[in-house]
Amino acid sequence: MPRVYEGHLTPPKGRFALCVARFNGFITDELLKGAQDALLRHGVADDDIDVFRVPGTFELSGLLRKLAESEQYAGVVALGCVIRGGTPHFDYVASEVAKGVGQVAFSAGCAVTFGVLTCDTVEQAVDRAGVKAGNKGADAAVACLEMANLHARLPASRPRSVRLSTVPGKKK
Ligand code: INI
Repeated sequence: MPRVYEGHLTPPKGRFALCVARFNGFITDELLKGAQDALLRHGVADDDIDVFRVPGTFELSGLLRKLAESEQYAGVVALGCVIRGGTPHFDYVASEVAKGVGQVAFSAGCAVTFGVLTCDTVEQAVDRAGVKAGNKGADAAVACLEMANLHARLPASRPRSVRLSTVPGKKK
């Protein structure tokens, strides 16, 4: 039988950081509420949640990197909202944040998830911030919890020679 590794929705040891952009605050406040509520409902203690506010979505990935590197967190969540306007600004901010958060996720030792809305209209953003299409802040928080839990159950890394000759998680 294959060994299946999958995160559970129970909090591992450690703290969670919710990083939220103030730009489009009428939407990002709802994403933050959704994320906080989701963590609390899954058993994360109030005291284990830190909220960090930044001016706009563009600033999220730099902060995320610092928090991930601090080794103080089991998981970090990016929350922001970019809405298309009449100029190409949307494309720059949206693509930079996706790339930036992706890069942090790739190298971080903790769980990193993406709760950034990239919408054509205000209505689309409202729908994804707790109206018709759920709350993407809550979804990102739950994904972060699952990934943090999975990180905590991964087989410990060992030297390659040992890894290749043993079953993960079993003592030789
Ligand atoms: N920031 C957002 O979070 N959402 C947007 O829609 C947005 N637009 O479209 O301009 C936005 N711009 C600000 C940007 O994130 C930075 O804060 C700013 O450029 C300063 O670095």
